[in-house]
Amino acid sequence: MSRSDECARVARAVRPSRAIFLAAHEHPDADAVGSLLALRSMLLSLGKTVHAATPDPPPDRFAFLEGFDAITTGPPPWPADLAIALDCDGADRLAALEAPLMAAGTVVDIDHHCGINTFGDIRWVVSDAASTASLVVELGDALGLSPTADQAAALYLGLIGDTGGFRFTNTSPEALRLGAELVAAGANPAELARRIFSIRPLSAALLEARALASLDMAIDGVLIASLTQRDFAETGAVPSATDGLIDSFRDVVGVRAAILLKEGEPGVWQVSLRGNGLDVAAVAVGFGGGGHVFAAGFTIEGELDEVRARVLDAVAPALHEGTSDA
Ligand SMILES: [Mn+2]
Repeated sequence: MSRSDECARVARAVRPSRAIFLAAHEHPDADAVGSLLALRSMLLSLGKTVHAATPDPPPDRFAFLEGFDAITTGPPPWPADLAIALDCDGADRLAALEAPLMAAGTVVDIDHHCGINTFGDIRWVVSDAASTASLVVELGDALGLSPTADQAAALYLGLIGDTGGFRFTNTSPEALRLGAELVAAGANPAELARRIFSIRPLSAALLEARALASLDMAIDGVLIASLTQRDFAETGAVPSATDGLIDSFRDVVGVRAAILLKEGEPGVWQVSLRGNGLDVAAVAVGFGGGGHVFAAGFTIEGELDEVRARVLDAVAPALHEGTSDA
């Protein structure tokens, strides 16, 4: 069945439904929240009763989106004719919402992951779509709806979230065209990019200063940084304040492996690894962790100096093994 046939099937399921349960994945990201709020708003405009939920509360940085306060973490108080899961690579990504969602009259899976974990009665999974937001636009079109300015903002946020601001390999002509359409519909690209990629609390900036102060090219090609419990306590930063930091270390010229040691509890270190053409997953597996070839991690206990030496000793031999393409 072609992509548009599946989209038409979803539209046919939406039209007669009255009470619709929408849910997106746990730890919701910009695509999950943007898709959820845009589709909620579209369905409300068609006169549907809509319940929108994510298993965990969505991040406050998306609170400016229209309808954000309507998102709950629980199931609807009524039986749903139709349930639509958004951006979920497998029903288990719905966590506690999985069972109530699967109990709806008809279950729809709208997603753009690889498509091996599909679920429900209608499975519209397009692995080459840049974002789930892209599919919500297509569904709106099938329902005769063009995005309003608020819907366009939510959808654009999802699109730039999943394409890294049109930088990742999924930045296709379609993704760029959709971005242009959403901007024409009222999404403000500068404001939305700033909200998702730039705005952060002072505590995160201060924590980054600590990480940078610790930065050391300990071995030629291996950059290592560490953040202690004291760094978190004194800056007031939350653990997620380090998001993206290690990627910026990997991008330093000459770096083949970047390492960030984060003290989660006293003496317990979360180690993040990034490789530039260097298999860091193998290193992580050696410590009981895992991940992707060029992005991996593990947990280790000990004093900072000792942990640092052990990790460097494990990464060093990989530098001399065969190089693969990044
Ligand atoms: Mn997505």
